Amino acid sequence: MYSLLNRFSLIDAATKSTELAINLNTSKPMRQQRIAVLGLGAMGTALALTLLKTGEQLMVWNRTAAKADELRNAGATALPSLAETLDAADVVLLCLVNNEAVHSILKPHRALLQHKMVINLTNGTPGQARQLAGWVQQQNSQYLDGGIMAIPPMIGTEHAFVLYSGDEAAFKASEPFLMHFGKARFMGADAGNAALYDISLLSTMYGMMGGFIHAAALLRRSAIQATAFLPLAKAWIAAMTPSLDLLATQIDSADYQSGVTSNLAMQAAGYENLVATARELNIDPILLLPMERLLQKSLEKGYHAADLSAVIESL
Ligand code: FVH
Repeated sequence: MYSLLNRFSLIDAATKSTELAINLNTSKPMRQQRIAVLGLGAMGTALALTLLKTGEQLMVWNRTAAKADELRNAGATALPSLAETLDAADVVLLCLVNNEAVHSILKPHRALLQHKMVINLTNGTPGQARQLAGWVQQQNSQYLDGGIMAIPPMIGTEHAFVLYSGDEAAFKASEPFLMHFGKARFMGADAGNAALYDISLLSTMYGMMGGFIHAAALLRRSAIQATAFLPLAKAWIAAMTPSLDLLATQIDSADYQSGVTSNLAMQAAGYENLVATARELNIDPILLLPMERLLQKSLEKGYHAADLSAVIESL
């Protein structure tokens, strides 16, 4: 934190505003770093409100300016333009809808992005993160990519965690404020790592959510409420979660035959009933069909006695 504060405050002290903080290591007065949150949708607003509550000096900007009103009332500074906001900021924290939006706002202002720390919490792909990291570094700035593993109401609670990757010095320097969002986990110097883990976790989540929504569609045919099904669904998910341990071990060793209790031939036969039931009830089996195809491909490859983990060889 000291090096970051020192760097930005000494570079900018002569020209920028001078709200002062005391550096306990040197007893020298230093300007507090100025964080700008760009993007005030549901998530950006939750992040900004959290930073305000923890006493950070905060600037906010949003394409639709009215969304800054709540934060301005809560004590944030909303400058008239993005250019002025970037110029005044030490740390630029982005939380926009997608990578395209990030590029569309940063690229026209490259001259204002010299010697900043850019923290991008916008969801994206590993490749997008690496590409933006390279571009930000060309502007002599540090880049940290982030994957938020929380929904807006979870920000600032013990249940939230955020994955970061990229410039490790930038992570260490910003950890004192990043930790207010939720547990901050550094996933390595490859800027794409946070997105890789984020997307992997979201893939796991959508598998679970999709399965639940499909089940609810089946049950609705018998006028059974999703909420009534919930206790059973949760108990089943909890009971099956430990089986991921064996699946992971089999995948890492590429030995899909060890520890098998439910072989793939049996699972493929049973899976046909999932698809048949959907059709029987006139429910589109669209969420089920990819796994049915993978099971068939695995059987064609001879994995009859293997575990479900063997389908990874067909992906
Ligand atoms: N909300 C969630 O549950 C998830 C949790 C995990 C992380 N995600 C990611 O966070 C990013 C922002 O999500 P959000 O929930 O804040 O999204 P919205 O409320 O829809 O706000 C979108 C903001 O993006 C701005 N924006 C869109 N297009 C542009 C553009 N071309 N130029 C500048 N800004 C743009 C939009 O501005 P406006 O429409 O109000 O003018 C909002 O500020 C996202 O990556 C999630 O995947 C959230």
